[in-house]
Amino acid sequence: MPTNRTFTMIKPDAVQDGNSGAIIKMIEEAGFRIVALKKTQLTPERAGEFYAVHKERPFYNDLCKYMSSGPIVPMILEKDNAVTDFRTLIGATNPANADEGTIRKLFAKSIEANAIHGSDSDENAEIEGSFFFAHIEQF
Ligand code: IDP
Repeated sequence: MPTNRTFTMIKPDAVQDGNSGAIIKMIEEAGFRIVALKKTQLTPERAGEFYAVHKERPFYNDLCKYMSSGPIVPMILEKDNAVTDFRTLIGATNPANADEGTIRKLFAKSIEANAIHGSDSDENAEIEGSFFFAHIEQF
């Protein structure tokens, strides 16, 4: 599989606040090509499946509730060094620790409602992209 792709989703807080367009603009201006994009909504069960790695964490139930609370905008993105460069563009998990100019610094409300997801490895980018998009949609 290509190693120049990552997966992201604009989370319910940012979609609800009308920030999807501004965030997508930042992503494209940072040099990422949109491979796949849609607007959808997770059920709590699907959110739980997506975040299964966190199921022993104290914030897991709240996270599933929040992630299924409204529409999200999942995307597959392409760029050299996509996973690392995208993590830099979005900033730290907790917006209080995010660098100036990052998407989370600009748009996140809290450590939970932090506006956007970014895969943390090439392997997870592939798994997460295929969680939302069929193979024929990834071009
Ligand atoms: P990441 O999204 O920056 O990779 P992870 O540690 O993988 O961060 O956590 C996944 C998501 O779970 C975060 O983006 C955030 O929405 C939520 N989260 C992480 N840590 C906490 C916490 O301490 N309290 C509440 N929610 C959290």
